[in-house]
Amino acid sequence: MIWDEEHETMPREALEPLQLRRLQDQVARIYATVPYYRAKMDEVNVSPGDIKTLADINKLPFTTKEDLRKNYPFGLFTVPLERVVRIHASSGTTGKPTVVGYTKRDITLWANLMSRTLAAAGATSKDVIHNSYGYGLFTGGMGAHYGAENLGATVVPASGGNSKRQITIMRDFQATVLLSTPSYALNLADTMADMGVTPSDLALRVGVFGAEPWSESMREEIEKKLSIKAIDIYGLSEIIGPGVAAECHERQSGLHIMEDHFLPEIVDPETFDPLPLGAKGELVFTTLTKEAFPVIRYRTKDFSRLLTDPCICGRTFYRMEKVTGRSDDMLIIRGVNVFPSQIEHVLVSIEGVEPHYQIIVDRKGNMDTMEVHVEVSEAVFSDEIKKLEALSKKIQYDIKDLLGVSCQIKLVEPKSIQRSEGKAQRVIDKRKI
Ligand code: DLL
Repeated sequence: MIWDEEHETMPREALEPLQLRRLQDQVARIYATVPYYRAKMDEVNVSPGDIKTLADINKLPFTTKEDLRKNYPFGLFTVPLERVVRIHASSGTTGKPTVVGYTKRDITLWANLMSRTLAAAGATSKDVIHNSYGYGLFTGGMGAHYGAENLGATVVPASGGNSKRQITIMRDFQATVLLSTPSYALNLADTMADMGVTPSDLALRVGVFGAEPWSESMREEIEKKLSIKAIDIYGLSEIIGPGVAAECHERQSGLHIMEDHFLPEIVDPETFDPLPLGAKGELVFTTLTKEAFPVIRYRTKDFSRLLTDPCICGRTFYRMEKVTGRSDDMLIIRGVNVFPSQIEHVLVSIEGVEPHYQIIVDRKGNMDTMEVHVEVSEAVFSDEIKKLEALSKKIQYDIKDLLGVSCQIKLVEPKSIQRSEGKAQRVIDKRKI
């Protein structure tokens, strides 16, 4: 089902003028209400009247996390706090959290975008939706919750943690849709196995996963272990939360961007010049309709490309390719760029290896070192030493073959790598400590 047929299937000849009108209004409003944005625009000599076409967007300055931090907590809001009905924040690993706000209308918009997302995943009002995204300052829990209720489904607000109880509830309430991070979905699958609960004891048919990068091989693993269809959804707090882009269940390839509300661009991650349609680079979004916390050209640091071919589902919105990593996730090991998702891809395709891993990066003298801790299955772990050595060598060889960088492999016991209840911590970079 398409939730908002009128917009989601809009011919592009109608969509683009709508985007331009909304962009012009939004830029004028931001210029008039946020001194910080006005100063940034004045600095590069651009005023709202200069935005005459969609391409003129590249006259506008970018916004980064740093801008949000400088204006902590509410300096970039365009409305007085009395019109803000909700605050969310992302903790970030360094410095102050980034804070975002929503008016009543923003919350309604967000709920509708999440209903679109869930409908694209194949969910309907008949579903029982088990929501394991964390509730709180993180946008995942409440964002998905409002969307699922708005869809008319029955929502179970489980939040993260206490996996055994979650499995029991999913079984007893016969949940049909699971919402969680992909790493938590695997955690739940393992807990199920420990409890002797099989997918046929549950009624799950689809999972809606996002908030962290996950490879195609991880998708296969989750689909197999939980016997469901796994759908990828994307979003970030600075833009609205989840509900920015979503795969359709018909294709499961590329995430339709809610282009009537968010204008995407792909820019060169070093020069920040706009790249041609189809090229891979850093994703940048401008919100077109947000009230309390609109952003202009927000640099996400996520890598993707825009896919413009028509989709079988009937949606006309461009799709973004699955995000495989962020520029600040990228590890530089002895000069070679390495994304954790590439390592995940190698691991998940090897028999007997579990998709639980952690990458430990360090520096000995002037040399970067990388050690990958990999969990193996119970059966493999009790194998003779020779077999374990052969497995280590294979992983080492495959990583070297794909990435051109050598590393140490440490095979570890089942369940020894800390499980995530939200976003997984895949990398420990001791060079930064
Ligand atoms: O993670 C919002 C969200 C909640 C999305 C639930 C999907 C589901 P933040 O905590 O602000 O917001 O983190 C945003 O997470 O810039 C990406 O790097 C990453 N991310 C989000 N979705 C995906 C995805 C939420 N599907 C940051 N694939 C983003 C890869 C993702 N990375």
